[in-house]
Amino acid sequence: MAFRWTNTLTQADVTPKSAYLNRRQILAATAGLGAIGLTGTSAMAQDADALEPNTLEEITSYNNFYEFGTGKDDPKNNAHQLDTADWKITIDGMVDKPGEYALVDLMDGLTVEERIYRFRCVEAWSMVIPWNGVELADLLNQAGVQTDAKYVAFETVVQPENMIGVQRGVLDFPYVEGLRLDEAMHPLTIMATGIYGEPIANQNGAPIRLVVPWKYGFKSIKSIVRMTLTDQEPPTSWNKANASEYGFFSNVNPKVSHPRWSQASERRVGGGLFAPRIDTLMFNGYEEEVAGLYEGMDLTVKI
Ligand SMILES: Nc1nc2c(c(=O)[nH]1)N[C@H]1C(S)=C(S)[C@@H](COP(=O)(O)O)O[C@H]1N2
Ligand SMILES: [Mo]
Repeated sequence: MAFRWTNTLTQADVTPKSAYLNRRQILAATAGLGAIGLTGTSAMAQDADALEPNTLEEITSYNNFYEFGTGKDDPKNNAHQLDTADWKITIDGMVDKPGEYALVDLMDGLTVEERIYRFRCVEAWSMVIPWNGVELADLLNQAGVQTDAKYVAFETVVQPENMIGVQRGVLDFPYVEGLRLDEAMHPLTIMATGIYGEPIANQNGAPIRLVVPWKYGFKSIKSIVRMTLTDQEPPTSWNKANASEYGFFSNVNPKVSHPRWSQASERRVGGGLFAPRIDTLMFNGYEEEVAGLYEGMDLTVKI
């Protein structure tokens, strides 16, 4: 089940350690030669960087989680304050069995899989992350999704006493997000509870967060306490904060620039000072799987 996706990165795709070390040595050796040397190795370096999962250290120390501050290392420094004990998720709206579910009960009987996905922030940095999680469809089906539901609205926990970013009001909290129901039910869409086989770190959205690999990272809402099935397009935090820059869909698209920067390329976190930028892929590399969801839509208008 875990590796059905032709486009999903697996351990088998990962560059063998020896080749990786060689590349590091080559890059180190050529760094002193200046720009010409670097150009010579860029194609090879790009291939290796595109497929290699980031380290747990990188994944847990360079984060966006505005409830804990706006700096990239603020979540790592502050998210130990998040209280994840006895986590409950309310599932309500257009479902047969609305209510407040204990996370342990929701997960009961579901298979946690590993999914190695590209992860692309709208700020044009990226990582490759080996998530552990369950398909969102399986979680939602526990509550019985009704046939007239068209969207899922998601909400992050608010613990003002524990969240410095909430105290400072850096965004309008709770952080909220939304997906169309077909996006939510797509088998690539997961709820992650782990990374590298370990429980997901608080700064990554413990104990459970959304991962939608073909969309910009801000859609992948963290530390979820509510999911509401609805027939109205839900409000989303970044659209509320700046509607001219952030739309509802937010599909990764190298051809549609952010108003203030290009989305054609990205910086892979951990690549080092001299690593070349890598080309951004349509739908973040998941075009084959998800393009059908947007057939007939003008993706330059429906951003
Ligand atoms: N609740 C909440 N979820 C959030 C965010 C946030 O600030 N608050 N930031 C988003 C953004 S912009 C990104 S890029 C990813 C970052 O996930 P990571 O820190 O696990 O890499 O989380 C997303 N989910
Ligand atoms: Mo982001």
